[in-house]
Amino acid sequence: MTDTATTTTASLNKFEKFKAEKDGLTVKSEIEKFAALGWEAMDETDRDHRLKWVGVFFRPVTPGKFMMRLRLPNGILTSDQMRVLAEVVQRYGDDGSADITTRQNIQLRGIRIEDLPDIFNKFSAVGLTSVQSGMDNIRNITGDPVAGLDADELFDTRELVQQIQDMLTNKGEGNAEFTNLPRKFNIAITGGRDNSVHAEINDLAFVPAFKQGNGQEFSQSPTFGFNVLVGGFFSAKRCEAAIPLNAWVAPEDVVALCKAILEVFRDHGLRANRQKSRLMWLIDDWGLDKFRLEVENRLGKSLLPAAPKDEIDWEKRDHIGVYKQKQPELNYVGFNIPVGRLYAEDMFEISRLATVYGNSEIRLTVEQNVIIPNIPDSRLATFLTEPLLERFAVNPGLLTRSLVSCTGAQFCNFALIETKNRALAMIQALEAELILTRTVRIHWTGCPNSCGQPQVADIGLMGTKTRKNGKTLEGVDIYMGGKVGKDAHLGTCVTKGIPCEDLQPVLQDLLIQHFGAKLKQEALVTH
Ligand code: SRM
Ligand code: SF4
Repeated sequence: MTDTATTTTASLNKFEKFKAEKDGLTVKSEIEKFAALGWEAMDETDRDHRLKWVGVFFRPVTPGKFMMRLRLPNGILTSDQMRVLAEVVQRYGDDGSADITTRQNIQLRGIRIEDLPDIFNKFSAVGLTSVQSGMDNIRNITGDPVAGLDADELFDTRELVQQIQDMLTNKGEGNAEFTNLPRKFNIAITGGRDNSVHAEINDLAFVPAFKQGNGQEFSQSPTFGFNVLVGGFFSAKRCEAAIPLNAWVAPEDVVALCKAILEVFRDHGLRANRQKSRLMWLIDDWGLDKFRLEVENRLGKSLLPAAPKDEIDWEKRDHIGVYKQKQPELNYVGFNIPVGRLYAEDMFEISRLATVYGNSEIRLTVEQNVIIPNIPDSRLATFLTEPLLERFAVNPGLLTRSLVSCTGAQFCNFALIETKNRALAMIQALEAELILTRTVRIHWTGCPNSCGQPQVADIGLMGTKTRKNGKTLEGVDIYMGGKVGKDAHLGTCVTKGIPCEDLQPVLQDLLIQHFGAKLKQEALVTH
């Protein structure tokens, strides 16, 4: 009997109750009914919560205009898929837009419930799915954005990420085995040297590591596989970097290990208090040794101990710019999508560029940017003259280049502040005032849920409410010290409650004091 089964229905919290009453995935077969009913007549729990099991999010900020969150394994999509997403967004005119997310994914906005049957048909025609992308499900699985292109990679993550997604979602159709987890769950897998996926902030992450003596007695040379990290997460209550499970797995065992860990989490994860339900709370409760043992029991075999070191030994790359691929005469080009915001015409254009210049493939990064791979040397110069790259720069300013922002108050009802527009305006003002010599990664997040990951940033800004002259204003808590790539660790809060209206000079000071920036005015005087 599982821990869940021993809990009485009466003691369940609201979320556990409605999940027990009706599995979220059930709404998949009710989409036509909902479309006919309209959003106002729908059962509220179906509308506000269960629809998230098919990736449809009711937005209290824009009632009637839903958000749709896709699943794009490893952040890769085809130009046909991008065109379909553009067509969906185009239908909603001024209200339609899309965002590239901090999990290498896309969300569409302005969606009306009556269009869902049509949208789902369009999705399935091009192999897109949005299933199990919200609420107590496994989020988009991230992988190296340059997998298969990077001459220095140790492992191409694409196939493995797809296999994990196929197992967890029954090839995108929905898998009731994993639709009632205690809470959300994040998985990342990296085969490169620079930890491009922020392994340390996932509930489960696989990082490259070579093992001497991989259990096969006669194995001479080190074998490639992954060290396993568990329990990383951010929440309003607590933020933790993932810890080593002391396990090493060969690539062919990764899918089975994901399944085993998720089964342990599903059946034993803590469900009473949603603020204490992420995987790390179970690990705390049991201790790592018991957790590891339970995982082995599910797996049906012992886990090998971790390799003594992993292969993450590079600083993190942002992939903005033009780069040679491992395939001769081919290049990938990364361009900056300011705060990840796209409109239909941008999406059509990205789709066209990938078809005309590349091999119809488009990739996304966790920094909310786009990569078009497989551009031949002979086409590169012409590609770089494309008008779209004037707005989505290949060589953007040193602050713009690394700017990340969560959705914020424009669409998210948790938000304590407006983020995306403010972040962009402030970065542009700072770039106009300062001479910068290095990139500085500034991340904005509208509330303590930390979707914009301020804890991984050089400067992280977390929305809050603050008081000034007797008035309540939008403000930020400032985080610093986040380190990504090799030796990644989380930043911490250094200043609380700066009103947004006073933030620009504060950021200017931080950039001068800590990141070598100079005022343009001063530089003029000294010369
Ligand atoms: Fe998030 C909830 C947006 C990445 C931690 N997140 C939400 C909701 C669904 C809240 C809501 O219903 O309004 C936001 C939807 C707003 C909207 O309309 O867009 C939302 N989260 C996002 C996105 C779109 C931010 C972005 O602009 O990129 C990201 C979507 C990723 C995806 O494609 O699936 C997003 N969220 C994250 C991350 C970053 C990551 O995964 O690397 C985190 C921190 C890491 C983590 O989860 O451990 C994150 N989101 C949360 C939390 C806090 C979770 C917790 O355990 O307490 C919530 C609130 C919740 O789940 O109760 C939340
Ligand atoms: Fe919304 Fe807060 Fe997440 Fe930003 S951090 S998207 S405001 S829940």
